[in-house]
Amino acid sequence: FSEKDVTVVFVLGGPGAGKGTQCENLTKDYGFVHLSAGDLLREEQKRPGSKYGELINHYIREGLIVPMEVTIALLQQAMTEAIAANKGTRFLIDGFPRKMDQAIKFEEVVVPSKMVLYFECPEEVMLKRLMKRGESSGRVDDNIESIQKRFRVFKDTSFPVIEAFEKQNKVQTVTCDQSVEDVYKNVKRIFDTLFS
Ligand code: UP5
Ligand code: MG
Repeated sequence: FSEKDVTVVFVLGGPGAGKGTQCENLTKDYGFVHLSAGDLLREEQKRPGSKYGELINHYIREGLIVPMEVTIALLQQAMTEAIAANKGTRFLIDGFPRKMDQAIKFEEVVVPSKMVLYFECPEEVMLKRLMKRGESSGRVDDNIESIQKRFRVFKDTSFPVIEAFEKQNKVQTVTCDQSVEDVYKNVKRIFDTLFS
């Protein structure tokens, strides 16, 4: 894709920071297409005949990062389909890239990102949200063991991606330890300036 035709915003933040929740709001108000890398992986995991089903299940349960070839292919396919179906050309890529090499590869083979929206959230807040969601989500990683592993991987591997984008002055940070509505007010402020 060309940067002229396609806009990509990476939406990053720790597990349970509220990426998915806020992306839903943005989709309604700004005509973005929301692609959650985690959702795409979970769909692929369930797809009958997928050769990655078991691999994805294992990585997600362990809070590990699925090899990027799989994730990038799913994202690229979802973007191609959305454009073909006239759903839009502006994308919120939620929960990806989680590792430096993924960021570099995606920007090289798909399209460079325009901006990074970073949801900053204290771990104890994220833990509470995820444990609560785990009562009904059915997600194999919404349990205390998997959550601790996800936190570790976020700190060690995914946070450095945000720091690297910060050096490129691409990051807009929003604090998430507030109600969904209050967080969204701050998100809107950013999007009104950049994408209205
Ligand atoms: N909630 C949200 N905002 C709230 C607020 N302001 N106040 C009170 N409650 C709030 O929200 C989480 C919960 O909190 C919900 O119940 C919500 O109602 C409530 P959500 O919007 O779902 O947060 P989100 O940040 O999207 O949390 P999620 O659990 O989806 O984040 P993860 O990054 O952990 O999960 P993801 O699906 O992106 O990835 C899962 C796994 O897939 C990874 O661990 C990894 O194994 C794999 N993966 C890859 O390998 N590669 C990828 O590129 C992506 C994923
Ligand atoms: Mg999510």
